[in-house]
Amino acid sequence: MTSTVFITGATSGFGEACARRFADAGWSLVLTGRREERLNALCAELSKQTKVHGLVLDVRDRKAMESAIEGLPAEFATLRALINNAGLALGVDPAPKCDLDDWDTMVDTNIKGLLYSTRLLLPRLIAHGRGAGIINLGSIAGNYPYPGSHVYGASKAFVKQFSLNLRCDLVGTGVRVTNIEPGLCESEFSLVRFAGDKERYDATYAGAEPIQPQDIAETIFWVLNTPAHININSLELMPVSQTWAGFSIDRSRG
Ligand code: NDP
Ligand code: 8X3
Repeated sequence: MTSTVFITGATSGFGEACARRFADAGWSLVLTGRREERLNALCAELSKQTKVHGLVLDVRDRKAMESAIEGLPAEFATLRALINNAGLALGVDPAPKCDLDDWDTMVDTNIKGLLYSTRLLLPRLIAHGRGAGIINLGSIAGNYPYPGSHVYGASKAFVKQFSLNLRCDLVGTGVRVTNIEPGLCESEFSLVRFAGDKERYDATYAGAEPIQPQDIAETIFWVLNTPAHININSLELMPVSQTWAGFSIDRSRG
């Protein structure tokens, strides 16, 4: 039986790279994203290789998610994998300077959107059973604090704990859950974070040899193809160039 993967946020970065990687391996694809033109172009390209179903969707829109998933064509109905990838960070300003709307957007996308796709697709993953898997895109930001990470990092800490808790509830179903926790990766992520500022985007990656979306896709492909009796609980990746900074100390008092 052909395996099918449902990928949220396939119009760029990790999601697009995963779509290409799984298409190369002959998996059927359900691809989602808000940017219709990009999604259509990717679906048209990959449909030369494999079966593809595109859904123009905002993961924050629960009703739209419900009806799109309910209406999935029968040939895409049983899923072997869900890659909960759609997500974003907005800004790196310190908390007191942040816009509450940006915080809402991160919570609604990174937390609530991921919950909608997970809950709505669980029955289809359970129907597949042994060998199925959910890949959540966490982040090192969910593991370690850094200035300006506030809600973004907290949303990824939610994803980390939700992944662990989900595993407990899926015992006996054969469905696996993995939290992928990347560090610095080159993608439109930083363009979104810096509101389209190309100079800050370039400066983020300059000289750092960041992880590439293809590296993440290869990692996810490997995780989903480990033997069915193994669950990779979490996997944290950083470029070799990235390590931890020391604690910060305010010395303005002496
Ligand atoms: P990109 O910005 O390249 O891709 C993000 C994808 O998410 C796009 O396809 C975008 O599609 C989609 N998306 C964003 N908001 C929504 C929404 N409301 N509804 C549907 N789709 C949405 O970033 P990356 O590929 O780098 O990031 C993918 C994931 O990996 C994110 O969850 C991110 O937090 C996480 N991550 C990224 C790291 C990095 O350094 N790049 C490191 C660690 C984790 P569209 O705009 O068309 O909707
Ligand atoms: C993205 C990685 O370090 O910019 O999740 O938070 S980081």
